[in-house]
Amino acid sequence: MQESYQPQAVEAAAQAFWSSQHAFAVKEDPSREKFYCLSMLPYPSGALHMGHVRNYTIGDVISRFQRMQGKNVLQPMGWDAFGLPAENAAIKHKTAPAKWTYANIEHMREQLQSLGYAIDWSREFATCRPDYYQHEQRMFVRLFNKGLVYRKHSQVNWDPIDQTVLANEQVIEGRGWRSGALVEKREIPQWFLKITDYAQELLDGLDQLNDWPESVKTMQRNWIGRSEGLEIAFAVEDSSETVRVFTTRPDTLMGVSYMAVAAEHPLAQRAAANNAEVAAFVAECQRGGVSALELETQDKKGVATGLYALHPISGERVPIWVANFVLMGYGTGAVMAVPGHDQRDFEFAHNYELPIKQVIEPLEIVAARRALDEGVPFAADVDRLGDQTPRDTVPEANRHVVEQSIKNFELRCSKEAITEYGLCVNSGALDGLDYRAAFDKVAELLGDNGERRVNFRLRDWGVSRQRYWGCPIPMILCPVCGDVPVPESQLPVVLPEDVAFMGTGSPIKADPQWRKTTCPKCGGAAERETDTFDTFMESSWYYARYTSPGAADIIDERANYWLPVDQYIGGIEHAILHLLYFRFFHKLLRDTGFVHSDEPVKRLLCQGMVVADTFYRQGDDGSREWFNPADIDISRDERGRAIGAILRADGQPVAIGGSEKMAKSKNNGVDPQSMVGKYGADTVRLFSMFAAPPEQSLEWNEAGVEGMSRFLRRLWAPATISVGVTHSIPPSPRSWN
Ligand code: ANZ
Ligand code: ZN
Repeated sequence: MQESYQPQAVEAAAQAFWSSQHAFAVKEDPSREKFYCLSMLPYPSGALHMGHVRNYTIGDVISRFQRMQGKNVLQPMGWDAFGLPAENAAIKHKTAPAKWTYANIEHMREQLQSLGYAIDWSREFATCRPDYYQHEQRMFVRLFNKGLVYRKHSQVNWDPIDQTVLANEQVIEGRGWRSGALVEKREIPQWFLKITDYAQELLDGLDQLNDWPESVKTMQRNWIGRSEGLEIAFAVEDSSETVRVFTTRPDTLMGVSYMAVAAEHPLAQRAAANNAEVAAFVAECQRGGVSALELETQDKKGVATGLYALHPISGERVPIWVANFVLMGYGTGAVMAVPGHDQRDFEFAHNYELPIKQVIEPLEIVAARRALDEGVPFAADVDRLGDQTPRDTVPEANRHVVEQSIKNFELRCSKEAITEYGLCVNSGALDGLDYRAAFDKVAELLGDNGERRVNFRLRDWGVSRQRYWGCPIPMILCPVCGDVPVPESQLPVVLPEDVAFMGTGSPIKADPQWRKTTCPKCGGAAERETDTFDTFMESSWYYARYTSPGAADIIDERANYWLPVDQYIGGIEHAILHLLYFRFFHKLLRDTGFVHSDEPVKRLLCQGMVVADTFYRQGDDGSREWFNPADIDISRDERGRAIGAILRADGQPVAIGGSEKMAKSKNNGVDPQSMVGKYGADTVRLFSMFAAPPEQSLEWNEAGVEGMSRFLRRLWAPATISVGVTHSIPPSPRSWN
């Protein structure tokens, strides 16, 4: 072996040896404790980035540690290969999405192998191959037959010029990314998985996940969004109809000053039929994108329908409005508006000069008023009201301060909704009751007009995409039999890969031959579904497929040896959707008899971002040109901070933009391949583990990388001499067990 450290030679020899020996291929062995270490699978975008390197190095270190503990360690790898970027690349490079994807996989596999990860490559798969996605189709068919799949109309972004559905990320400031046309909303039929049937279980299961980051569990809880409330029926004046609303605050019932319904609500639709102003507003709501962010940030707007509801307790007339902040998909699509205590209702009431009534008073104000009115010593009230009242906010028996706090509160009421809990005021029979007592009292007073309900914010999972590069949804639409799943014996429904892709519309939608089929039920002429699955479908069950390579069914008995995953590692950006969908899928696999466990992953680690300095020059128009750190010479102060930067190409200064997540948009990515070429994989891996704790941001710094390289060089000499290494290849990792 070389006297001096030559990482390229050492690593190439070791990697060739591992590969020829299948050193990291594992088999089920009930006599040994298993450890399944899984890193989130990469999207084959073209090249590895530092985020991948960090993710997979953390996984590899954990795997190695567990292997050295004597465990039977599975560390697999695959490719999350369907998705929109392949379509975009296809347009740009005039190549088929499949071709582009497969070429990227070849390249990125080589890159991963050059990093020397201890991966069992015999289990590798690409999710865009029929041998993978046929099982996803099989699962979907079974779920359909179990009643866990249904089809309903749902909104999409529609580009009227390109005549195509756009993904949310293709809508830029309300316009189609290619055509620039104003995007419209359209209702089209789409397939849904009934994840809401599992909402309570998905919520409860979080309590068992002791080794998941608290932040991820909180995000999941909020996303599932369980709320308890009442569904209240308001009679519509001069009609036999009722408007039903869902409220989590029945204690505010006496503060209702108007009702608001969604534009899609039947009442709004009916009002639109004989009121041009309502019709115009409903039509306006139809325009604009469908993303949640857009709906949340828009100005609160509405129009009165001219109809009135009758308050179920006071009998008062309450005007019914159509409002853009009410969502048809939540609760009943209608709200009882309480502008005194709900911020959206407040803003809306403010815009349209609707009455605002205070019916809840926070505890400290109740106490303050009593102290003044009844001359009761202030501290005594605080005690009686319990420890929710901060003792030291108002000094005891200081009349002036107490009066001031009430004035401040009244001022606050004129500026915003008072959303905290308290006691009911101005509410007749409810006066003096707290939230819980008022809730029960309202339920009792309303009788049949009030029904206790639990609502979840979680919606059913819409899995239809109108894109080409995805797994075909295995359904047949028969004019006689309706929706018929493709029989399992006829799977897979194969996506043609050799297609001309223009970017507008999907090649399988444009191809009448592909669509044409016969109905498996009646044998008549029928059409295939041409939508494809959301790519979250593939990543929802890949962890299970790794355990059962080659299985004829979705997975087989081997899954119960390896599952649940002992350690999962990936980015925090997947905290909500991916991690929720894959917990859901595990429960589906359990309920279809494939696995025995309830949760897919015991321990979760979300690695921090890799960040790097950014450098730019500002143009006259304010736009910025970003330069890659590799092209910049930096001068630093004695503490290592950058104080000046020069673009090597022209010797002129550039501005330092601070440290940010490595990204194309800021051109501050450092190419792992060039680092491996320059220093060797071990240096790159060592740096990415040493420079920061795994959960925190890792600041890329080439001086630090050089330091790691020097350390390995120094280590090399004594290490090779002391063990008296004479052979030119390192020992097999098996012998380290
Ligand atoms: C009256 C009220 C008074 C409300 C108050 C809140 C505060 P969560 O907790 O998220 O379940 N709401 C109900 N359905 C809605 C819809 N389709 N679109 C928009 N808003 C809707 O929220 C439940 C509350 O959100 C409900 O309670 C309702 O407003 C509103 F001081 O009713 B509330
Ligand atoms: Zn039929």
